[in-house]
Amino acid sequence: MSPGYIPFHPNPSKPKFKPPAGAVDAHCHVFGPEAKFPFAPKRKYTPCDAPKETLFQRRNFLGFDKNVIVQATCHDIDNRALVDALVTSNDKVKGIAFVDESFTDDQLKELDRAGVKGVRFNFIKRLVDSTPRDTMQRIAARIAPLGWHIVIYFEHADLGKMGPFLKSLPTTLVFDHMACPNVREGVDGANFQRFLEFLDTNKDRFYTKVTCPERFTVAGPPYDDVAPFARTIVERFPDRVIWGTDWPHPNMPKEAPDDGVLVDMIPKIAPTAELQRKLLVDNPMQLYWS
Ligand code: 0GY
Repeated sequence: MSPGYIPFHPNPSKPKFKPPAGAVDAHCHVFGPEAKFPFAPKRKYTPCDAPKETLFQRRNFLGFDKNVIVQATCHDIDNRALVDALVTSNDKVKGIAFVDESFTDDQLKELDRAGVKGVRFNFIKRLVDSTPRDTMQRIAARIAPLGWHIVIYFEHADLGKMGPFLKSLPTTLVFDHMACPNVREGVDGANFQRFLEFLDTNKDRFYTKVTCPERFTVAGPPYDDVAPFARTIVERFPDRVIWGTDWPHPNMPKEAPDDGVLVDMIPKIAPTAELQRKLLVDNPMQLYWS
């Protein structure tokens, strides 16, 4: 493990909120185990092992039915741990892979058969060295015919320079972690409002993950200072939002979140049964299982 890396919570609390039947945790990761699936030489951090068995136990404990596993940078383009989780999941898991231009069409089709539904483009500088945009454009053109989408991890403070590029991508886009709101700026802050307008102008093909309050909170658990951001997005785009735990919570600076507390935030951001069903079942099922 990297010095100072904080492992996931050892025994999360049982949430009071009961997710609807068929609920999907649409953002989580598997890490290793390193002995079987080594981490990538070019990684920027080494996490603790977070194998599929632990992920699936936690899923059941929290009251969820399915997972979407997102390839993390510590495994780079080696998607073997992800594929292993997919093909042994009994169709309970779909995946987002990380690919480069060395992948052949046959390799992309093999990932598709395993249950991969998209690729991730990561723009967070502490996690990756930047990939040229024309490379991303070419990858996007090759995965679009498979019906895949692109998951974008970026900070909406960068929207000015990234907006035209994002709009030019040919697939559905799914934005990780509300595109990293700055809680101190408030819901009415210019950056968050600009991100909402950006979503508004592309409502047919832009989705947002209302995830990771623990990354943006100033006040700490139960993350009430982040709830208004997530609730604003859910209420404005009820058919274009998904939710996930982000287990095993890589690179937390102070403490690992209690996953039960994260689940108990759901009724605060999606206050009605209908919004909860869209957020946790209908929307992720449409994106990943249809
Ligand atoms: C996340 C967040 C992080 C890490 C990664 O790919 C990754 O390594 O995604 C992070 O450190 O913010 O999406 O869970």
